[in-house]
Amino acid sequence: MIENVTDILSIAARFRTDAHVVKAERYGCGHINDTYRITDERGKYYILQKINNNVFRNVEALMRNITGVTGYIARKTVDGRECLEVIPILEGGNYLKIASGYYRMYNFIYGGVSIETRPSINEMRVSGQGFGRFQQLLDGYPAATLFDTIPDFHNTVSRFARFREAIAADTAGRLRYVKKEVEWYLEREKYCGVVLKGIADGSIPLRVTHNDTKLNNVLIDVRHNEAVAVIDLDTVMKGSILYDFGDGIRSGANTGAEDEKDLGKVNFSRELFDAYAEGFISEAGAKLTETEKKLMAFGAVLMTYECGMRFLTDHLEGDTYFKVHREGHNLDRTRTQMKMVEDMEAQLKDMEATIERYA
Ligand code: ADP
Ligand code: GN1
Ligand code: MG
Repeated sequence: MIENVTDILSIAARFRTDAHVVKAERYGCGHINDTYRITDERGKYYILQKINNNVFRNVEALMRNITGVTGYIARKTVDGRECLEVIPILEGGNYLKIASGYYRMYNFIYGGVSIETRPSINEMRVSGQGFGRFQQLLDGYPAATLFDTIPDFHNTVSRFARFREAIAADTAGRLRYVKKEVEWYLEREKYCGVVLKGIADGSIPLRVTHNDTKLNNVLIDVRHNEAVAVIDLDTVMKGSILYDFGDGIRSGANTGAEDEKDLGKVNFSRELFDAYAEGFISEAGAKLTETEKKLMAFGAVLMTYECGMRFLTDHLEGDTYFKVHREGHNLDRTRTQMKMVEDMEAQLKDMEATIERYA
């Protein structure tokens, strides 16, 4: 449900901003939360979000993660660099719970924008730098204190099991129209356990990771070619660095949009891959284990396969998870991910060579 502007302004007024809030507008292109840009009487912006409680069941623990992580990053950040900060409610507390749901407010990060599709080579490199640096900033963060905001978020084996359940249930009655796509994902089951096996045998360490390193989750200063700040911290949990690298490639190395209908426009770009790898590894490369280096390129295949499977699962379940804006939206999304995976499968050896060169 989307609230009207008056409701949103009265909600915004309950947070500790510097002045009266006067304007509220929908903002950004996230698939999960409802995001609003709030303006106060002096023209200063804030971000207000209605937290998606269907996705994040334990908001108290979610917000504890976020205040922990943002506080840690703020203490490590130098030169007044922008970072995300939780703005409390007037009566104290880091989120607001009212009948219509859960809300939180952040400082608005100035000087950077979300790039939604087809970054330039430079933008893709700084996106990699931004997420690589984020990984470094969280080095030493007490991982055990982090709550699993979405359990098994990148457990592709359990994602695959859920996919099978969605096929069996066929809740939305769409299975017969998507047989080809379903087969395509089933044929690639072998991908699911590869990283989990490395985690189990210790060759892939569990680190504090972002887990949703989509291109539009790092704000980029396009004039100075700099990553300003990493945002969307809801999924910061223990995970593999391969997930963070892989999802950056999945979302950024695509020459088309994630929901492009014309697959002729959807291609995996080696140039964009190389640029991201260079940026990411320049910041986070020093700590990579041998197994991580070997599987980094595969991580991009895995994250794209997993995300595509999640879109198809949601399509089969009747679009209950990702925001959709048209009929068949999740189906269009799953098809672009399939095209990306096929392109990457054909170039995996070259991608691995690139990683070897940088790492
Ligand atoms: P979702 O979980 O729905 O993806 P995000 O936290 O990523 O929500 O927010 C959606 C979009 O809003 C982002 O992609 C970004 O463009 C914008 N945004 C979010 N937080 C900020 C912020 N603090 N400053 C500026 N822009 C922001
Ligand atoms: C969601 O919230 P957003 O739009 O940054 C999703 C990611 C997917 C992505 C696909 C919490 O990211 O896992 O990869 O959509 N986030 C969550 O576009 O499920
Ligand atoms: Mg987001």
